[in-house]
Amino acid sequence: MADAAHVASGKVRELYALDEDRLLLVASDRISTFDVVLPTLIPDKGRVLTGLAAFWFTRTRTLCLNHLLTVRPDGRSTECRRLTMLPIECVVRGYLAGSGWRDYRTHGEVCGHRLPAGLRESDRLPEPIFTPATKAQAGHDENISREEAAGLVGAERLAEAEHLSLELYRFASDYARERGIVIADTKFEFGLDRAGRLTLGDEALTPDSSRFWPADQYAPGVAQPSFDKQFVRDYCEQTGWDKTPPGPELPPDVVSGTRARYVEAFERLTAIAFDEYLNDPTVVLRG
Ligand code: PZK
Repeated sequence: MADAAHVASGKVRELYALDEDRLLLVASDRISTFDVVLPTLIPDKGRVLTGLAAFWFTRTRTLCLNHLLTVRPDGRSTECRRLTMLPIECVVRGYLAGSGWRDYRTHGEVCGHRLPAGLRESDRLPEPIFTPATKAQAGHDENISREEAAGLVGAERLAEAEHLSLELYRFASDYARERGIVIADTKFEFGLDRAGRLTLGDEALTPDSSRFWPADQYAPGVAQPSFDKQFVRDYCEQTGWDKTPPGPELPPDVVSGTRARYVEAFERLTAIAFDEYLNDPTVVLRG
């Protein structure tokens, strides 16, 4: 780590170069809500996300190549193969939420997918849809049409990324649903390896890259509670904060309740005790 060059910073993660072919992705315990990073950390949040992503990469190896090499003993650092990333985000939606719901309400369609009339907020879609987006430097990613996406990566690459994204979403959402978690939508980032093969990168199928909803509370017609961040959102709303930086400090009960939800998501999905992961993060790599 000490000799790794810093490559990029995300809102809650850092990326370092290990050598020509390998990067180190480090997930912090920072949390964002309403697009603002809060001043309070959620202990082990970065470890939960790192462990969950590594678990999914291991479970989906037969569906799709991925960048995972290993997880370090700290449980928050992923050694990965360096890719040439595609300039699009591959979003799959199984339910109508966020910008998908907004686009449906205003246009009756989402990224060119004609949808049945009369759908409500949070309704399950007849089948999952692929809704690519651009990677905005700052602010919000913008949904784009298949044609615009094809212009950015080529029609063949796009078709391949769409196919893999839908396969990954179907596998993971079916699996999570059996364990009480609805994955309403998710974002994948693909790149090309040295051989030019399409490869899944970044962090995938975590609550930071997806909308996780508690399945036992699912009730369409309104916005659904977030599996992981609901305590944080409720607290922030309750303070009257105007959602511009800086965000409020979180009280200890909100921190501990939120940490417990992240750990619960990890344990439900992996069926591995989080303490076991802390003791030896490679437990998630055993397929
Ligand atoms: C890569 N990001 C996003 C993540 C940040 C930025 N395997 C890879 N190869 C090449 N590039 C990337 C990856 C991955 N993953 C990912 N940007 C580039 C990102 C975390 C922190 F600052």
